[in-house]
Amino acid sequence: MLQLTSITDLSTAAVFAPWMSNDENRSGSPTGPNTSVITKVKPKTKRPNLYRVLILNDDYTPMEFVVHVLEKFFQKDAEAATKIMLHVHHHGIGECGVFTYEIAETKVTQVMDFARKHQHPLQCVMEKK
Ligand code: TYC
Repeated sequence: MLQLTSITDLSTAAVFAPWMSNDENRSGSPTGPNTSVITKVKPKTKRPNLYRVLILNDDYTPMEFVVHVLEKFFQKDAEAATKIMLHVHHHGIGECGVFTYEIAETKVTQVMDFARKHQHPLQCVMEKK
C-alpha cells in the first residue's frame, strides 16, 4: 500500500527514484515498507533588482527638449512628459521610470548621448531602489 499524504499545492511534488526500493530514501535510511518520500520543490523565482532612472535640472536645457527626451526614450505622452519635466524644473530631480539594471543603464546612455549630440547639459542617472 502507498502512503501518500495530500498534496495541497503545485509546488509540492512526489519524487520517486526508480532504482531505489520503496523502503529506502536518498539518505539511504529505511522509511519502512511501502512508504514513499514526499519532497517539496521550492519555487525558485527571484525578483530582479530594480533601478530608478532620474533626470536632473539645469539652467540651460530647453524645456521642450526634456519633454522630447521623455517621449522618445521613456514612452511618455505629452502630458505625462510635461508633468515630469516641470517636477524636475521645480524640485531639481525626477523619475523617468523604473527598470532592471541593463535596461536602466541603456536608458541613461541613450539620454546622455542624445543630450550631448544636441549640446545640452542635461544629466541622467540611475539609482538602486
Ligand atoms: N530648467 C530648465 C529651463 O528652465 C528646464 C529643465 C527641466 C532642464 C528639466 C532640465 O531635467 C530638466 N530651461
